[in-house]
Amino acid sequence: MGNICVIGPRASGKTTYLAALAYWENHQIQKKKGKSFHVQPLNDESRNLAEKAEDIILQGLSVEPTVIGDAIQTVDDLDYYSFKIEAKQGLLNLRQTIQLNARDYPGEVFEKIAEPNLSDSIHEEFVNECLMKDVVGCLILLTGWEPGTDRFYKRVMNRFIELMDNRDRLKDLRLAVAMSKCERGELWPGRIDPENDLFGVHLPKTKATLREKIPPKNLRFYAISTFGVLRRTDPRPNRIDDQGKSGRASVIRDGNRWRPYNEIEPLYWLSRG
Ligand SMILES: Nc1nc2c(ncn2[C@@H]2O[C@H](COP(=O)(O)OP(=O)(O)O)[C@@H](O)[C@H]2O)c(=O)[nH]1
Ligand SMILES: [Mg+2]
Repeated sequence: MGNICVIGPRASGKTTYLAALAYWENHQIQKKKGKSFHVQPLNDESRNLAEKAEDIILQGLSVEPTVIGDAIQTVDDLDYYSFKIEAKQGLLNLRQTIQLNARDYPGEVFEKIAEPNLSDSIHEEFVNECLMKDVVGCLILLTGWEPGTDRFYKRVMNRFIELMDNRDRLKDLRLAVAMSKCERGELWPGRIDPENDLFGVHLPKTKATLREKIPPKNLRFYAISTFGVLRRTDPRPNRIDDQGKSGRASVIRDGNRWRPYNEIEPLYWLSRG
């Protein structure tokens, strides 16, 4: 049982990630040596997301970003997803179940963490909700590594850590910090040791800030790709860039070979430690 919040800047892949989770049972289940996962959507919102997932991920009808405005005034207007995740492990088929409740926050609120006055009510609500005692951890999806990004992420993380401290969560909130879309060619080899080869290389200031202030047992670095690569022996990204849209839009290249990378491991760690 755990509430987890999924946060990250705009277009870091949060909604796609949750959609893939909701859709899990419909595509080939990720099988690792001796370990398999099952995911069951538990509420209407997660079931709806599973239905939309096919359009979102396979047909490339990218979801619209969530924007704070008329339809979204408070955090309660945001989608709230609930899943049951079961892991079977080892020869004895030991089963462990976690329940995950996740809110899909708009990227805007993450980006505004670093702004000094959280005057906007939804931002304050977001921070309050995210740092409530019954939240066991946060999955933080980061995606950029172009110049300047490290400094920006570092600022946001610094401020987030201050807010954790103010709410007495510095010692008991787990943070899974992930580089999303890690099938990108330059990043893929770094997935094996993301802390050193992704964060240490591309986001060193962000990594250092987190390492300095978060207790080691509550901090892990991950590489995640909702799209994945074509095959184990064919590391080309299972992705095409969507020319119609500006910026970072992409869609799956071959739906039959769709195998997300490392989607569930961080959630599992966040809820179990
Ligand atoms: N290359 C790549 N693109 C992805 C991945 N996951 C999502 N995207 C794309 O990133 C863009 C933003 O995704 P979205 O889920 O809307 O991001 P959000 O704003 O954080 O919710 C979309 O074009 C997605 O298709 C991934 O694993 N790899
Ligand atoms: Mg979104």
